[in-house]
Amino acid sequence: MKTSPAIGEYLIQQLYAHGVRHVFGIPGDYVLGFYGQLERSKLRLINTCDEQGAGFAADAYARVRGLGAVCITYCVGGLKVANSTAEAFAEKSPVVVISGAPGIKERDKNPLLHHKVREFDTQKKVFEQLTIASTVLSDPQTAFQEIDRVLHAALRFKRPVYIELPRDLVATPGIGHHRTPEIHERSDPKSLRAALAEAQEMINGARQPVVLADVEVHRFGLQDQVLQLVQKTNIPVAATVMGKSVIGEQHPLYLGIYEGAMGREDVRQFVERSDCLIMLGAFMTDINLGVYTARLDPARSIYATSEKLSIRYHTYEEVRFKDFMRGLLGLRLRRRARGAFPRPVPVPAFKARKGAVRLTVKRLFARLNAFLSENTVVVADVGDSLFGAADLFIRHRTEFLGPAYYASMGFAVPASVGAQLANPKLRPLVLVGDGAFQMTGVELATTARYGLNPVVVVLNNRGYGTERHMQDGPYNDVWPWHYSRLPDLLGAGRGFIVQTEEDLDRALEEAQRWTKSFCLLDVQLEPLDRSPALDRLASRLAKRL
Ligand SMILES: Cc1ncc(C[n+]2csc(CCOP(=O)(O)OP(=O)(O)O)c2C)c(N)n1
Ligand SMILES: [Mg+2]
Repeated sequence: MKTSPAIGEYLIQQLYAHGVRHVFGIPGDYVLGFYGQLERSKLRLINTCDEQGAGFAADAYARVRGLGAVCITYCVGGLKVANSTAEAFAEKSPVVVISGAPGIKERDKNPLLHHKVREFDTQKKVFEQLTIASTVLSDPQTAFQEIDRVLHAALRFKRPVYIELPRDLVATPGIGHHRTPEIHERSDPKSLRAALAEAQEMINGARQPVVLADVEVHRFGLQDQVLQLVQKTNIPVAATVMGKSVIGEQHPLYLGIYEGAMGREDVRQFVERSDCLIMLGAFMTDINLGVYTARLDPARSIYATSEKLSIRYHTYEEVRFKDFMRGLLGLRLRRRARGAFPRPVPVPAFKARKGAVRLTVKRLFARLNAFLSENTVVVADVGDSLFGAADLFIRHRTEFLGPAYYASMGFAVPASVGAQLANPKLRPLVLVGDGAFQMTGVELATTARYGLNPVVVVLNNRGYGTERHMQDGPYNDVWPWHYSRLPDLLGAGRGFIVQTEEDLDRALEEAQRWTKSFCLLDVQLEPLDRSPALDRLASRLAKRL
């Protein structure tokens, strides 16, 4: 008879089966047993400098690959990934948080073991708030079943989950259980049919329908379906900031980014005047909606997400997003003549001005546009990096990662580690403010250690630029590091100081050639300079304070 695998080994097998190849984290005594099992497995451990870095890396890995994992020790490590897990929850990224913990037998009489906060289950309770499913593998009888249940929830809802491994049980064999074949929750056929009938009538009857594609299209892997839908019908498509790049931005039916009054005026008018707005996987957040300047009328909308389907004022229960998307493709939809609609502003060729011409944010992004290639994944941090990047012209889909909703600073550098390991064909272009870089830029050490080669652009405006525009004070200043000398400290990478347009040109050309390790550009900007997009946002936010 085949012996049953140990609980930890079963978890590893299941992660592998779902496409995970790397696990990010930092060990500790409560999780050493599992680290040993990982070390002997087909999964590769990636040691970051800090747990939050591991959390962000796993999040980006999940966004690129479909599932990510972070593995840390009890509380001191676990609570450091609370923030990155919150980001994954808010932005729908399926990250498996695996935490070591005191053994079940050690918990008798409630001793004061190190790393314990309050009760043994304090950390579990915290993560119940931050995940879609959680479990403590405290019983070999049910451990395998619990692993399956929790991983299934991560994949079904595209949200993080929490698995706690008491250290005295990781090596204990679990009990094989009858695995229900992957639960395929089906749509209610009647409800689906009625929804599709109403959608068909509305789309075919519309004068000027528009598709608005958002983040869930990416998370649920429905990019091809959206593309087919617009190609079949000739209905033009816009994306949101969070959904940026779900449609290749060079597609002939692509309008541009819609973000209410923050975005381009011609796109806003076209989308808001549509008599049939087909919102697919949309996430109605403030930034996504141009700080609530969007005027989208439900009476003229089809709104389909993994959580809700409504058409005009009708809500359809128990219709899965994927089924609805597939159903739309199966409908007889009128193919229309291609009318006039707004198109993204073509990227002007960039020519560096000669001599001591101080670089501006606007010109920086214009030059970065020309740097993007087929293999670039743009990873933007919070601040002007993210706002400016919204105006970048991404040629291919899913090549833009940024925390555009939860907006935690410090995402980009560690996320680039996860993104590149998830898909080694990609070379990350990291856009990060000096403030955010000071939080997690140290993860360039991880980049060096694992031979990765991002191009890291530090937008050095000597402080919290975004905040300066709302309310300034000395609290917005940061200590001016010599960023370009980090390679000396780390013993890897190349550093560049960029002050002029010519400096930028030279540095990016060199970065293109230098692919052995990371390149870091210290782009020195005026503290009050900002991208046109931030201009628009800051003036709106200031009015709300
Ligand atoms: C972890 C975290 N702390 C604080 C904030 C609030 N905040 C939003 S933008 C910003 C300034 C960002 O500064 P920097 O990274 O230098 O980018 P810049 O705005 O200068 O482009 C701050 C402090 C945040 N979003 N995340
Ligand atoms: Mg800054």
